[in-house]
Amino acid sequence: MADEERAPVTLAPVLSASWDAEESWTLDTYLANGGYEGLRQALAMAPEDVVTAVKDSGLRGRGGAGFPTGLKWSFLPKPDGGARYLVVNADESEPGTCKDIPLMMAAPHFLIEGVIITCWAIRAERAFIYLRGEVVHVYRRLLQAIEEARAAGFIGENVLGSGLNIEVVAHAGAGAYICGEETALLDSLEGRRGQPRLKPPFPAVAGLYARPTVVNNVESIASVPSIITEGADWFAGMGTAKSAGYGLFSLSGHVTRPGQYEAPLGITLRELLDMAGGMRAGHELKFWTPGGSSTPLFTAEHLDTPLDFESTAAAGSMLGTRALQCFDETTCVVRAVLRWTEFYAHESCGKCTPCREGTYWLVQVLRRLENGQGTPEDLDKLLDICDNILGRSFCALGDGATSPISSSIQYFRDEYIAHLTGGGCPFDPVASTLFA
Ligand code: L3W
Ligand code: SF4
Repeated sequence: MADEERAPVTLAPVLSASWDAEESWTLDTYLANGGYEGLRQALAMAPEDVVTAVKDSGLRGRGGAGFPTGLKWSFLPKPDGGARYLVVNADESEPGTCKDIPLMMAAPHFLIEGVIITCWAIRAERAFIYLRGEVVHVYRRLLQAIEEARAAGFIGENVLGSGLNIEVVAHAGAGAYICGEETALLDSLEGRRGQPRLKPPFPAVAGLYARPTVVNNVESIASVPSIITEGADWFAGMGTAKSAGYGLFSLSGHVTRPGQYEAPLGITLRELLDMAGGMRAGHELKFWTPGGSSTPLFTAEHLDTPLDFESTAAAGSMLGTRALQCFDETTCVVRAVLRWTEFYAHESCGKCTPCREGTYWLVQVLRRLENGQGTPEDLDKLLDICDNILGRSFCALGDGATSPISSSIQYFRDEYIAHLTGGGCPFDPVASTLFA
């Protein structure tokens, strides 16, 4: 895309606007900044008009897949008098992804307000926020925010006289990456071992307790209040034509000022690094993940790739969760990939053979390469195992596990070969701060 066609890269922060305020997480701070105005406006609208506004805004799921949010809501069947649910996927676990947890810690009412508006839009009376068990501090913060919202009359019976009855439940899981997969999450929420279900039926038709359910990521739902107050056109006017709006980009790794940067979709890593003070002094970018470790690696040649759904796909990767893990030239790519693969092997739920067995063998081969015990056939073996996992696994975890391996061999084959010819890792492990 030519520069003159690109939207400005700077943006008055929305989701992160009050993060630095004193006690930013309280209802008082949120109300002082115009909080719950979106709810008042939404309750004055017909539910289907709220769905239309979100559709028109172009908001796409912020959890990784980018599915249009309003469209997903419109898949729910007509109300039949039975239960229907909103489930918020707050099980943030993708390596490098750190946006939903800071958002819930710093501004939980953005999420709670979004939850209530969404329940109105989809005519649900019960919402669950499913978060990972390890983040006890986030769980406590959410419980506190839910109680504040209840005391203010935003949760409970007949919310603000609208006739909406709503209950919001925060639920802490047991800490398994697979429970970020929406159907495994639903199984876990129902009290079962979290393993993916066969789709279709999609949750919109048969989700929690086999009832119509919308499952959305935290950031997607937290984006809804501002779409109502500012308008669909306002949101659609940011980002790119097909990847509208803004998002939280998490920069980590060898970056001078790592953290969350809110920016329109379509921004580039080069522009984000400018905001973050660049790579650490004296070092250069070697490789990075655009959307967490499940997305194929990018290198310095992708610094100007617009970070939107279409451009990242056209360049061979995925926008994913905008988890930009940046590694400099001191990092051994084989070692980094081994570490990610160990994660996938550990988190594989074991339901399907390609992922359960394949991730185990990927770790074995990568370990021996890194330790200087590899054989010349190992590169082909790695690619062959990836080939047997990709597209043959039951859920996206298996596919994601292959991404760092195949992309790193694509860009850094010489470094793999150096592990073979040099009898192990050519990098001094002490020099790499990655695992320090
Ligand atoms: C009704 C249809 N609903 C699709 C819904 C579906 C889901 C959404 C997207 O993976 C990605 C994955 C990770 N009728 C529908 C329909 N839907 N067709 O749309 O579905 P899908 O299958 O494209 O994606 P997914 O299974 O949700 C998510 C990638 O994100 N990822 C991982 C992120 C991890 C976290 C975390 O740690 N919590 O977010 C990072 O890139 O690899 O590709 O709701 O039901 N016809
Ligand atoms: Fe489980 Fe992996 Fe198969 Fe997904 S791909 S169902 S995580 S074994």
